[in-house]
Amino acid sequence: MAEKQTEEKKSALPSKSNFSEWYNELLLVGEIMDVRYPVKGLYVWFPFGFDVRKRTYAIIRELLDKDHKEALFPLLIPETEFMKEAEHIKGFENEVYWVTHGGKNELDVRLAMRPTSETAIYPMYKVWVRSHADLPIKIYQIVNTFRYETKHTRPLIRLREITSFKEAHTVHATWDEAAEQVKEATRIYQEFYRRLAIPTIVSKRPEWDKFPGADYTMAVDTLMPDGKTLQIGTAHHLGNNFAKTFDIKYEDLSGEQVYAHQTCYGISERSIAALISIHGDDKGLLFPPEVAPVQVVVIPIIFGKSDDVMKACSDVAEVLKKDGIRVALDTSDERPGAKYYRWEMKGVPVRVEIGPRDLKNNVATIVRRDNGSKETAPLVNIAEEVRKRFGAVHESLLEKSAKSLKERIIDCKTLEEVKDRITTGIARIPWCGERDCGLAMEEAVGAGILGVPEGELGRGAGKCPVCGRGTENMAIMAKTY
Ligand code: P5A
Ligand code: ZN
Repeated sequence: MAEKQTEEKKSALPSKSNFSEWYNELLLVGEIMDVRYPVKGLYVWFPFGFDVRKRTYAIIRELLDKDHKEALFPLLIPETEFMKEAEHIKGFENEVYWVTHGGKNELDVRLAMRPTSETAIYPMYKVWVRSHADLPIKIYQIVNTFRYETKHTRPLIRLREITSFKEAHTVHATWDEAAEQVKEATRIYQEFYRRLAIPTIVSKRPEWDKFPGADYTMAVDTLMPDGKTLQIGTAHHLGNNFAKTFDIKYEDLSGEQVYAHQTCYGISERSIAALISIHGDDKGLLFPPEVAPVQVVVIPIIFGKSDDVMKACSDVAEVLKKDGIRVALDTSDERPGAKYYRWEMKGVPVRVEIGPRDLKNNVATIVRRDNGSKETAPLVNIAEEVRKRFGAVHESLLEKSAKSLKERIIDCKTLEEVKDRITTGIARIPWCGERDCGLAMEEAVGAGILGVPEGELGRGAGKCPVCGRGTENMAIMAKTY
């Protein structure tokens, strides 16, 4: 019976080549998100998914806590504050949910449910910033934000309630210091994504695609299995634009009042969408060990009864637990095959099997979820052996995903080629950097310019496909989520 059920479930997960169906089904059978909540764009975290979220966000907290402080600001923003920054309003006004009533009373001042928290935080920064000695300020919060998105909503990818919005807001004396902070933010995000074994491309967004109210925007993108890119983080240089509207000034060394310079940067549960999509496969979820809710499953290989094997398995589970490893011991009555299948689906990166023959030799069989490799390892230092596999799984996940990204970035010379290539990945093409040319390229291709990437990827030589001028800048174009 158990076997039959798993057979049925097996056919329930579509192949990853049908990415969209695979993704939606996996969120449910993998118990990440329940999409049946009766409001469009709002979803429910299952406890298992929430566990993954907790571990993922522990990494970003760890990285930020080195040099930032965590705080918490209110969800509701008075209309009077929200409406101060002209560009910012233009960018967000169509996406704001408004609270208009308290009970039956209409509110004198409507309250915006934060789509992002600049206008909640900066009135306080006005009060907090007095002198150059107060700077820099580096604060972050992890909250829910609300955006009335009109594009197609998708779990973890485009939500109307972003449940896991990590936003950092910094204040600096000078424009240059703020620019340094933007660089630091993209470094932190790259480190975060390395820990998740997710490859990234950092690029400066074209000026028509920057954050409303920013001087410029740096974006972190990754490539999803279906060939579309997903923006999984952004860092914005706000110049002194918000400082002017919110009157954030400090007294400099000569006693003069000067406007401060600011940055903000954010990531959301898109990080988890990328995690699941990039590593998962036809068998289901696959987590890098650091964020896996269960890191190892121990399975006795017995047909019938064997107290010895059972005892050895529970001993091994104990040893691993004592070593700080998250272990499941599966002593249920199911056949081993059915157990493998279930734990594989849950993304457990390492499996330890012990059968009568292993026990006789004082070894266990260690199986990796990512490549299926089977090795025997002595029971005496089982924890060390398992940890070694954790490192190997993480490394090979990163290697594999980085290779897959690299292979899907295709050099193009003409816009025709770009149009053809972006159906499966990213097109790389010379661009002179001019606005008019960029907009013409987007129009001709029917997809966006992500920007000119940092590093080698953004350097080359060629001719702008629109104006024909020679340039050393390479832009990347892709279909985006
Ligand atoms: C930076 C933090 C901001 O809001 N203010 C504070 C700045 N930037 S942003 O680019 O608009 O958003 C930051 C990141 O959040 C993700 N994101 C979303 N994720 C899920 N659902 C949405 N509707 C959504 N909108 C934005 C993106 O990864 C974006 O880079
Ligand atoms: Zn040009």
